[in-house]
Amino acid sequence: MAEQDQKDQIILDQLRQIEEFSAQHPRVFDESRGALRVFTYGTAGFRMHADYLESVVYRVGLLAALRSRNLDGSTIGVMITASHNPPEDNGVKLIDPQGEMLEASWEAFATKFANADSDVDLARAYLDLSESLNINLEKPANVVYARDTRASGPALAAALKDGLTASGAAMTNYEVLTTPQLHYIVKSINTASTPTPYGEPNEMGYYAKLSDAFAAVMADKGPAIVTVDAANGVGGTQLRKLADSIDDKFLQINIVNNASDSPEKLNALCGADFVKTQQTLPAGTEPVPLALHASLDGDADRIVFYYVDQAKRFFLLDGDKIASLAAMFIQELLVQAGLQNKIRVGVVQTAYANGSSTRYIQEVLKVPVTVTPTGVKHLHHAAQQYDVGVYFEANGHGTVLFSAAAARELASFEAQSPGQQSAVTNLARLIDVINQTVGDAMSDLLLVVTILAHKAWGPADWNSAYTDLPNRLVRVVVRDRFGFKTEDAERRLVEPVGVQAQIDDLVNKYKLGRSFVRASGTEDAVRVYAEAETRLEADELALKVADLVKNY
Ligand code: G16
Repeated sequence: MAEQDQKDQIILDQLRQIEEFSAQHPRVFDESRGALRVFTYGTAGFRMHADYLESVVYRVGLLAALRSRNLDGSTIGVMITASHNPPEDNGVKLIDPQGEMLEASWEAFATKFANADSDVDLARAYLDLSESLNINLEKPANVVYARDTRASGPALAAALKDGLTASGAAMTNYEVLTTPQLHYIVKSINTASTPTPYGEPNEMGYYAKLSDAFAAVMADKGPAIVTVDAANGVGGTQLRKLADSIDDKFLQINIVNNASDSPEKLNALCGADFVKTQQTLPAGTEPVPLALHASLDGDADRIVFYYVDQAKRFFLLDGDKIASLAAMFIQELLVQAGLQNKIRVGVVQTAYANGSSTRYIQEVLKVPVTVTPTGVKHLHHAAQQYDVGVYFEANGHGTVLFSAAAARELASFEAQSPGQQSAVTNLARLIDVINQTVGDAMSDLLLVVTILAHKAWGPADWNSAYTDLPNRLVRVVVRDRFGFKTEDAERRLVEPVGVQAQIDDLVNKYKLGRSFVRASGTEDAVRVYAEAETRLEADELALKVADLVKNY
C-alpha cells in the first residue's frame, strides 16, 4: 500500500471504531425536555448524576487522545470523580501534562464532543478538530486514568477505556487514587526525562516524595497529632499509606469516617464541604478541646481544619486561614533570609474569601491579593504570576506555587549567617512538601502541620491571627442556573437583569455586609454567599438574598 493510502487507512479505521464504540455508549434522552440531554463543561469538568455520564466519559477519552497527540504524545490524565458531590453523582476531569487542569480553550472542544448528536457527528467532530489543529492521527497518544471510590466508577472507567481504544491511545489504568495523586503522576511522567524530574511516576513515589521532604523539614519537631475525617472516600486509605511512610515521631494521624468500601456513605454528614458549608463538626467526631482536626473531601483535593475550645465551641480554619498561615510563614522565612525583595509572595483568592482574611493579608502581612472567578483552574494561573503564589479557595482547595526562578534563587543562595541558612533550607524543603500541580489535601495537611510545628502553635494560636466575619453559604435550587451571569470575578450579577440592584439594596442595610450570587459549576443550583458584622445578620442577609433568587 502506498504511504498515503496507509495513512488514510489509519484515519478511516479510527473513525469507524469511534462510531462503533460510540453506539455502545449512547447519549441519554432527557424526558423533561423531550430531547437529548445537553452537557456543559463546568468548574471542574463534567459532573452530574452518574446515569447520564457514560457517553460523556467515552467522548472525553477521544478528546484526551487528541490532546496528547496535539502535545507531541505528552501524557494526559483523566480523573473520574465527583469530589464533594453526593454518592450518586460522578464526573470527569482532564489533566494537562504539567499536572494542571485542561487548558481553557479545549473546554469548548470537550463540550462539542459531549453534545455531538449522533455517532457519525461525533466521528466528524473528532476529524474536524484534528484537521483544524493540524493533529496527526497516526502519532502516538498517551493517557493515564484513575477514579475515586464511587460505585459508578468502574463502569465509567470502562467507557473511558473504549474511547481511548477507539482513538488508538496507549493507556494506563491507575485504578483508585486521589485526584492530586493522578496530577502528580501525570507531571512526573512528563518530566521524567528532563533535568528536573518531578518525582517517581507512581503512587509509591508520591508517598516517598512527600514523606522525605516532611521528615527533613520537621527535623527535630513533632510529633504533630491530627484527627482526619476522610469523608468515607478515597482519601482515608491513601492518607493511611502516607502516614505509614512517615515516622511516628513526626506525625500521628487518627482517621475517622474511613468507610471507603461503603460508597453510599461518601460525603454523608462529613467531609470538607459539609464542615465548611454547615460550619459544624462532621459525624463521628468527639474532639478533645484545642486538638487539631481536619476534613478531606471525596477525592482528597480539598482540606479544612477545625477545633473546639474548652467550652466545646467549634472554630473553622478554612482555605482563607490556610492561605494566611502559609503566606505569613513563607514571608517570615524570606525576611529572615533577607530575600523578601527578590522573591515576592502573592495570594490568590475568590469572592468567597472572608473579608477579614483579605484585609489581614493585605494590611497586616502586606502581601498583595489577586481575586479570580471560582475554580482552581483560574487561581492556579493567577498564582503563576507571583514568585511564590499562594492560592486557596475558602472551601479549602489550593496550594502554593514556587516559580522556577524562585527555586533557583533559593538553591544558589549563599547564606551569611546560621539564621539565613536555616530559613533558606526550610523554604527549599517546603517546596517538596507541597504538591505544586494542584490543590492536594494530603500535601496541604503536611504543610499546615509543618508550619504549626515550627511556630509551636496549636490551632487556637493559628486562629487568633484574625477573626472571620460571620458568613453563610446557601445552596438554592432554581429553574435555570445558566440564567445567572456574573461580572467582576463573580461578585456582581449581570443577569437576571435587575436582581443585582435588589441585592445591593439588601446589602446596604447591614454593617460590613457583602453578598453575591453565582451559578455552581458542579451542582445544579446557585450559591448565595453573605457576610456581615454579626452571625444573626449574616444568616438573615443570606436568607433574604436566597429568597430573592429562588424564583428564577
Ligand atoms: C471544584 C473546583 C473548585 C471549586 C468547586 C466548587 O472542586 O475544582 O475550584 O471551588 O468545584 O465549584 P462550584 O461552586 O462551581 O460548584 P471539587 O473539589 O468539587 O472538584
